[in-house]
Amino acid sequence: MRHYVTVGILVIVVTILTYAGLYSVDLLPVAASLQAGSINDVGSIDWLWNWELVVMCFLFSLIAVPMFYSFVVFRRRKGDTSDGEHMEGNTNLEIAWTVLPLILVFAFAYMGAYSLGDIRRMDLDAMSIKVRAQQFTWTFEYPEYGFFSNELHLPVDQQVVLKMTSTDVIHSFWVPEFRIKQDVVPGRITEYIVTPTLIGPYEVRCAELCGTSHYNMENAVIVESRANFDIWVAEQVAIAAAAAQTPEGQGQLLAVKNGCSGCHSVDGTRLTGPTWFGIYGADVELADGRTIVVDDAFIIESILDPKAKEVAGFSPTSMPTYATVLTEEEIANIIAYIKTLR
Ligand code: HEC
Ligand SMILES: [Cu+2]
Repeated sequence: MRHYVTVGILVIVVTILTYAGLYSVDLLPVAASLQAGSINDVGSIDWLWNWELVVMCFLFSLIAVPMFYSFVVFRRRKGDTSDGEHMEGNTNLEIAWTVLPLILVFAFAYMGAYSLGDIRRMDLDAMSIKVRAQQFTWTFEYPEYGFFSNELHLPVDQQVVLKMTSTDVIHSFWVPEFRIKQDVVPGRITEYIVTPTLIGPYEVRCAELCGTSHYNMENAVIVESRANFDIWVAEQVAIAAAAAQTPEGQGQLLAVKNGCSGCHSVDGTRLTGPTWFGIYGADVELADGRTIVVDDAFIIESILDPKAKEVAGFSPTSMPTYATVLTEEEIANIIAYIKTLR
C-alpha cells in the first residue's frame, strides 16, 4: 500500500512539473485568430490543445514514474539470485485500463467535435477570397475587387473564407499563428474559415509534402487594420486598371495571376526560380555548362517546356509547364513585361 501512495503522489508531482515545463517553453507561436483563442476560451483550438497537453503529461508520468520507481525500489539486492515472483493476469486492472481510456477517448471526441463546430461556424458577412495552390506557390484572388495577388492581405477582426483549390497535387494551407490547417485538393474546393485578431506579418506554408521545393512554398500573409487594407485594395485595383492598358502591364498581371511572381522576383532577390530583374538580353549559365542569351525564344521555351534548358543552380522540376495555360499573346505580353525589368 505504501508503494501505491508514494507512486501516486509522485505521478501527480511529475505531471505538474512536466506540464509547467512544457507550458513555460511556449510550444505554440502567438495566437493570432479567433479560432486559435486561448486556453481559457472553451471550444477554441488552444483550449483543446491545452487539455490534450495535460492528459499527455499525466500519461507520460503514469508510465515513467512507476518504471523508474521500480528500477530503484525493487532492484536486485547483492547476493539475491532467486527467481522473480510468478504472477497471473489481474482482471480488475485490465477492466480499469480499458474503461478509463475509453471514457477519455469519448471525452476528447466530444471536445474535438465541439471545437470543430465552433471554428467552422461562418459569419454572414464573411469576406470571400479564392486561393490557388500550385507547385510551389500560392495565388490569391479577391473576387469582390477583381485582382490577383501573391500576398494574402487580411483586415483584422473580419472573418474570411478562403475557397481553395490546387492546379496540380495536394497541398495544405497552414498559418501556424491561426492554428487551422486545411488540405488543398485538385478538382475540389475546400474552405478555410478564419478571423485574424492580431495585426502583423505572418507566412502561409504548405503542410503537405508536394514535391522538391515543398519547403519553399511560403507566401506572405499580412493582417492589417481595415484602413490599411482598404488602401492596399485601392492600390491593387489602380495598378490592375493601369496595367491592363499596355502589353507589358498585362504581362505583369499575368505573372501574378499565374503564380510566376511567387517564384520569380523582379528586384534581384532569389526565390524558388531565378529573378527576372535584368535577365532579358543577359547571359545565363545552364546546368550543363553552356551559356545562353535570354531572348524571346529562350523565354518561350522556358514557359512551355521548363525542363528543356535548366538554369544552373535551380531545380528544373520546380517550374510547372504552362503549355496548356497561356496563349501565344499572353506569353508575348509576359516577355514585354520581362523586357521592362532592368
Ligand atoms: C514554382 C516555381 C515557379 C513558377 C510558378 C514559375 N517558375 Fe519559371 N522558373 C522556375 C525555376 C526553378 C526556374 C529555373 C530552372 C529551369 O530553368 O527550369 C525557372 C526558369 C524560368 C525561366 C528561364 C529564364 C530565367 O533565367 O528566369 C523563365 C523565362 C521562366 N521561368 C518564366 C516563368 C513564367 C513566365 C512563369 C509563369 C507563367 C513561371 N516562370 C512560373 C520556377 C518557377
Ligand atoms: Cu505544397
